Amino acid sequence: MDGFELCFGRPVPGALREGGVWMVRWSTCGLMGIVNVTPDSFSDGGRGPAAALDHARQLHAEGALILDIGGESTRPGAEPVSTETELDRVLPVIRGLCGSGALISVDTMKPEVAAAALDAGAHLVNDVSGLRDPRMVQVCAEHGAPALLMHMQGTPRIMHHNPHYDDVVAEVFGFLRTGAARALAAGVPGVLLDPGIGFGKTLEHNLALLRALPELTAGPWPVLIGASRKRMLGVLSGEPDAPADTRDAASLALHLHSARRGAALLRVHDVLGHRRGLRVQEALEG
Ligand code: HH2
Repeated sequence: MDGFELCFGRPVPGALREGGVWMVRWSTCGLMGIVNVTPDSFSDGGRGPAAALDHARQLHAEGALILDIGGESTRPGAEPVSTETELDRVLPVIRGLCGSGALISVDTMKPEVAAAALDAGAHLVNDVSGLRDPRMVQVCAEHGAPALLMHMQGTPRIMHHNPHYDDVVAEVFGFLRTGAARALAAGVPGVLLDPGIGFGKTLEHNLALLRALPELTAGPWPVLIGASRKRMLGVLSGEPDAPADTRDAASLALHLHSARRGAALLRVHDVLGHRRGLRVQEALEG
């Protein structure tokens, strides 16, 4: 197969029906636009639901294939928020996007939030805990929603306290492959895999995973990379203390590397900049 595909158990924007399922296909690396509805996200906190909805519409117009709506920051050290708070943040944005033609993902670790978001019009679930709660698999299966399975060691509150792996590539890729097989066997229609850049990993761990990316992208499941504005980019570019929103050029460099190594999707703040960069790369590669 040239390009990428994701299987849904019910009709979604841009999908073609094939038997009893709906397939979304895209030919070159696509973009997931980040829409944080939080006071405290590490680079773009402070948007309430109304401003987040405007922002989501803008990212869709700029070419995002998927809009990822999140109501809980997962930055290192972040405290969890309640189900009610998360729902109050994400549901108005998801409802506002219904009918816009955008594919909508909800970024949550809570099965209750995922279920309410899918009922309100979201199409897939982005779970940074990698489906740790078995009820999440059930929610996705019942709603015919694919799951984006991300690897994280620990929890956001403590994940930077001395992360350790004997073999980071084998452990992270093994976790993703096992989780994917388990989810699909339980009736989840499709999966996306994400090694979780910056989630319970040192700079060396992140680099090892990115260098080994071809091993993961050679498998059957589409792979997402999300390094947008993360701290490792400040370190690599020699400006560790510069504000996170100065890291878009560095983000693009890392993401173009990932696209060349087979990533199907990039989770980004700067959709327009990435769209332009990907187009140039695609033209150069012919
Ligand atoms: N990174 C963040 C949040 N969700 N989901 C996936 N699948 N992959 C990621 O790399 C990922 C993610 C953290 O970034 P951001 O949403 O910008 O910040 P915050 O968690 O502070 O809201």
